[in-house]
Amino acid sequence: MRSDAAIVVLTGAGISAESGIPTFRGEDGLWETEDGGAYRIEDVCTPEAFRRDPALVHHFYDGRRRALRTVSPNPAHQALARLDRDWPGDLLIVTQNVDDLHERAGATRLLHMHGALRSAWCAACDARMPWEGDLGDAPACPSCGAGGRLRPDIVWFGEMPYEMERIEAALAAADLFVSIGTSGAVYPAAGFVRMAAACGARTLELNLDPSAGSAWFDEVRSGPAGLLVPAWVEEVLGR
Ligand code: BJW
Repeated sequence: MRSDAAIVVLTGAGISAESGIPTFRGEDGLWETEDGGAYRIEDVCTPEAFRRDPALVHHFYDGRRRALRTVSPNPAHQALARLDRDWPGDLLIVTQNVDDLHERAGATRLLHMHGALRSAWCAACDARMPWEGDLGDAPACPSCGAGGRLRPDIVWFGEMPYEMERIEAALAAADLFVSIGTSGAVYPAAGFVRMAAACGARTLELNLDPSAGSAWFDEVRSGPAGLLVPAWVEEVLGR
């Protein structure tokens, strides 16, 4: 690959699984399934759910925010941070994850399309702010003082993901699109492989199992991200 090639990397919950953060779907997933996940999607990941039962939704996100303190980036996050540091061409890492393991590994050419656990959003004044503690105890907004109006800064079903224009521009200019640890079940991210391919990019999937979108990729590698991603980054940087 040319050293000025433009790369877009999409990551999902699978890249953080080996750090101990549960994925959404499948065995040990966060969502209620036949495997015994803890929550139903429609109870925690929609604006309607938040209006109906804010305490339940805050409980879900407060627990996940607290759990972030107990986990660390794994070799897959570290390999992408190395790619970010050493790749001379354009690179954009688009993560669907709301954890902060990419930035803790050192990645900077990164955006969070589904928001971030360590951020709060005030429904009264529209301010977004870094947030470390719980939101379930209805703290006042530090920006406008309104009580009980802060919500997790998370993109729920039916809401527009962040920075779509920037993502679409990067996909249109990409020479290589790589999808890591995502089931391909949630749009618009699930459509990125087709957008990138239509604009001429080569496409590669790195995932534990075949995903719902595997058929759209030029190449599919199956296995844990902690092994596949460092090996792929070595290949790219070794050229
Ligand atoms: C490993 C591994 C290891 C495990 N190594 N791999 C009908 C058709 C099409 C679209 C729609 C439709 N009806 C409704 C929609 C739209 C809707 C949607 O997609 N619904 C689907 C259910 C069909 N989408 C939306 O509403 C989005 N907004 C939107 O579309 O706005 C309009 C718009 C219009 C035009 C342009 C743009 C936008 C918003 C979606 C918001 C998603 N939010 C969530 C929850 C909030 C974040 C949070 O709480 O964390 O985001 S849902 C949840 O799923 C979360 C994730 O980011 C997202 C994706 O999940 P992910 O990452 O793929 O995880 P899993 O668990 O599904 O998969 C893990 C994978 O890893 C598996 O494949 C494993 O095998 C693998 N794996 N261990 C490597 N060690």
